[in-house]
Amino acid sequence: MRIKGLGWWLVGVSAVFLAGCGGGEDNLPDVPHAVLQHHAYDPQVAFDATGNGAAVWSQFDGLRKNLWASRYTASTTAWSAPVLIEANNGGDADFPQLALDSAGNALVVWEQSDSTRRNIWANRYTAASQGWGTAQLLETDDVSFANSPHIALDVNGNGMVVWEQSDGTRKSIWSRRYNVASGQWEAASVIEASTEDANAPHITAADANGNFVAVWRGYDGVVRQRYNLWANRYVVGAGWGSASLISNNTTDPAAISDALVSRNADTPHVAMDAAGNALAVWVQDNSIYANRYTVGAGWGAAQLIESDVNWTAAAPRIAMAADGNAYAVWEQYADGVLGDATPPFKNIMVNRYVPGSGWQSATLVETDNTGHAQTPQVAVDGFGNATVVWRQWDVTYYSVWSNRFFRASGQWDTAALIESDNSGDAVNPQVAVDVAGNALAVWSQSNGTRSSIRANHYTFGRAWDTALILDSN
Ligand SMILES: [Ca+2]
Ligand SMILES: [Ca+2]
Ligand SMILES: [Ca+2]
Ligand SMILES: [Ca+2]
Repeated sequence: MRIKGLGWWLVGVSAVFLAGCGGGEDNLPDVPHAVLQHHAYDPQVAFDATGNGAAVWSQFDGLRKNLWASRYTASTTAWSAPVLIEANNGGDADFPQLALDSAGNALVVWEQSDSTRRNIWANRYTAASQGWGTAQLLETDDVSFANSPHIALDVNGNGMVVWEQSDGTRKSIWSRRYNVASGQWEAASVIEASTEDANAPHITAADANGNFVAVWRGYDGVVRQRYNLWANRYVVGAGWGSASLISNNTTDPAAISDALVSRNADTPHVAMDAAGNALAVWVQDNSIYANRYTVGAGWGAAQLIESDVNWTAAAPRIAMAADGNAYAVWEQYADGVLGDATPPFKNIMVNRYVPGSGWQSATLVETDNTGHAQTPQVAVDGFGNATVVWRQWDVTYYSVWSNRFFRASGQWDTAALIESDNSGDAVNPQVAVDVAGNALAVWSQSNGTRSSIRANHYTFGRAWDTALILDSN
């Protein structure tokens, strides 16, 4: 057995865990509440152009999960009291996704059960009136379930939501654009023409034109019998184009003969620079791949961006600076002992994309080998510095760690704990960075009895503050 095959089994275990705490990729029944140990889940965080931020999360009230939001005000460095942003109690509201425009308007999308199926909902925060609107359905197709919404806002504040919607047999990728000038949602449309399953959409926007790039995985049951990576662009004035296959579907991965090696592309993520170039990352064959969309030239060839052939890599994320420098992070089993038969711990890895030079070499973000380090997230500031957060086992619990890459010096800082509560596990850390380099991190953390939403703030040039609790229930 290839060692990478053994690693597949280990990643399979963690994939089940991830689906339970934030994957949202299947039409799972509502979580059996009686067995829930956690109370507030799945936080997301974002910044506007002036350093004000927002966080959203899902919180169990004893009967169902509801969605809450809190605003971070830069001038006072204070979080607001939590606000309930949906009033539907027909079923769990789950897996919120959040985006803020430069003026501080927010769009949140989520999936919510009506007790029969999952539907896609949205609500908007208007900075001028400092208030949330009324939650509304983004789709009224009730043939089957809709899941996994993701959202991006363009530089003008227009939003684009993508989600997967089943017709009872297979899923398709749908989109709907929020037009900020009219204050209206435009008509929903399918952005791919496949007759086979398509799911796990992710979307980005950052260029001056207001274009979007979406990626997802689509099943190829005819040639390869696996999920491949697809992409499409929304161009202002023209709409969605034709979808492009951006993973390699002409050759099989090297380990195709090993049934334990997953050949499916999974967990696609995409980011864009100010000129409209985009980078997509995904996991396939237990390795991390990337592809670049270059304005004027289109998508390139899929490229392996890590070279550890022995152990499984998973959970890639990417952030891209305005000038095109980018950082891909992921978790990878590695102990530096090639051919080792004993599974080592997961570590946090990073590779940098430098315009004109391409991908560099994968390197470690942390050197603590007490236990697993996993679920990394990355964000970039206006100077191109990167901030990474992840959770790391410390013998007793998982705690939240962070490290920063300084563009000017080309050096990583020393990884550091950003919370000191050791009464339970921290899960699902998220990070946002403003243009000035300040950061907000949020995560869910147990005190041994229930999980609450925690937050911490990093002031550029200084240090992380003391973590606090955002939810009040
Ligand atoms: Ca509710
Ligand atoms: Ca529906
Ligand atoms: Ca480590
Ligand atoms: Ca801790």
